Amino acid sequence: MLTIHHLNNSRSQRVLWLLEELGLDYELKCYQRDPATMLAPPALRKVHPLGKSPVIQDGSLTLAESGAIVEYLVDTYGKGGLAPARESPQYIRFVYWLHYAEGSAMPPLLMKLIFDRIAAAPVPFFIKPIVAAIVNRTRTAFIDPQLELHLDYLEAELGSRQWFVGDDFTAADIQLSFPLEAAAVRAGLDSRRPGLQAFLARIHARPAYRRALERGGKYDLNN
Ligand SMILES: N[C@@H](CCC(=O)N[C@@H](CS)C(=O)NCC(=O)O)C(=O)O
Repeated sequence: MLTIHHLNNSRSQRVLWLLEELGLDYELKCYQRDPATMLAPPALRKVHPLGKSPVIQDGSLTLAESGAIVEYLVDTYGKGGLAPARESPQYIRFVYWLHYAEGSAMPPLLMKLIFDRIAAAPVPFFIKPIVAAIVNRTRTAFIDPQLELHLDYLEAELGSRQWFVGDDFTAADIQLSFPLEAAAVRAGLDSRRPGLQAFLARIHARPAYRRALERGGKYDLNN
């Protein structure tokens, strides 16, 4: 039996969704973030030394990194679905989006989250102006332009199509869902990008996405 180690409000929601799309039986082990630090509980380090989620276990295999997990699950259990054929010209586009989601889209989103937290954290009054200056400078010089760049790029790449790789829904759309959902909640993905908003509405309407939400529990990226 396949096991998924799922952290609330996290990237592992994508893996739950993929498992539902694939119609696989799986055991779900849930972990809750520390409400103060938002970090995963120490119990996850017993599963994988980094103690992050998602992690899956399949027989003797323990696998972390959502992109690797998605690739493994599609290769092993996909029966040719949720990915273009390996020999098709679209396959490399599929691989590209799988890597892009974590490798390029997530870093500025994570920086935004961290700098928003720094801005909101209590600091002694005499260093407050210095902290505010550093945060504002980093936001305006780097984080905000990078987020705009990526969102414009994604909107243009999707164009008038429904899915990122080609005409068919693939696991790359699942992998891209997390940065897009995070951007919708905290990084300015709004009606200025109607294609991406429509993409989000499309994925949220999928029965497997909804089943994954029911199994995984509350999914709120506001914090
Ligand atoms: N690139 C990794 C990132 C894993 C990751 O940072 N997961 C977050 C959840 S969204 C986590 O476990 N955070 C809690 C912690 O770092 O303690 C992946 O895609 O799996």
